[in-house]
Amino acid sequence: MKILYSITLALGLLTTAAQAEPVKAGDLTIDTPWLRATPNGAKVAGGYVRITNTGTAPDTLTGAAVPFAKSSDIHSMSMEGGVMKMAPVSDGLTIKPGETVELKPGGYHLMFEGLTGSPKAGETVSGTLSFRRAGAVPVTFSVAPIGASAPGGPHQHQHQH
Ligand SMILES: [Cu+2]
Repeated sequence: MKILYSITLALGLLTTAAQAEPVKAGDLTIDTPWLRATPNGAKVAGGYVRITNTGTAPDTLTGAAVPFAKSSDIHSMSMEGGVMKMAPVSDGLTIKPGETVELKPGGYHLMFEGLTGSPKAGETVSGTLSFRRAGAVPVTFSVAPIGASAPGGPHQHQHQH
């Protein structure tokens, strides 16, 4: 029964990934993974996602991977003496049972490093999130414009002035 359930989840994941619907991985719901586009030559890119733990045991986000970055870290952001500081979260980001953790600009974020390409706004990027319990979970990041503070809606607005 448990195995069947997992297979159903895996199949569901394959069909929903392209539609940017929340991805279920075991007890985790992974909602709206997105990246910020980077200018050519940028060394790092920020990644964001909302993760909800509907289970009874904590899980920990330990890393992420995308094809255009050699490595990644999880960073926290905080104000210290009026200056925004980023610091690696060394032991991963724990999502307690019943909790939602949101990685977003100005807070926790994925920091992709050693970029070998630059994602462009409007693209989607296939990547992986790694969890201690749920394992490696394939996700599709949507790419928002450079400096965007939110992923934007499912449709593109055309602004004409
Ligand atoms: Cu960072």
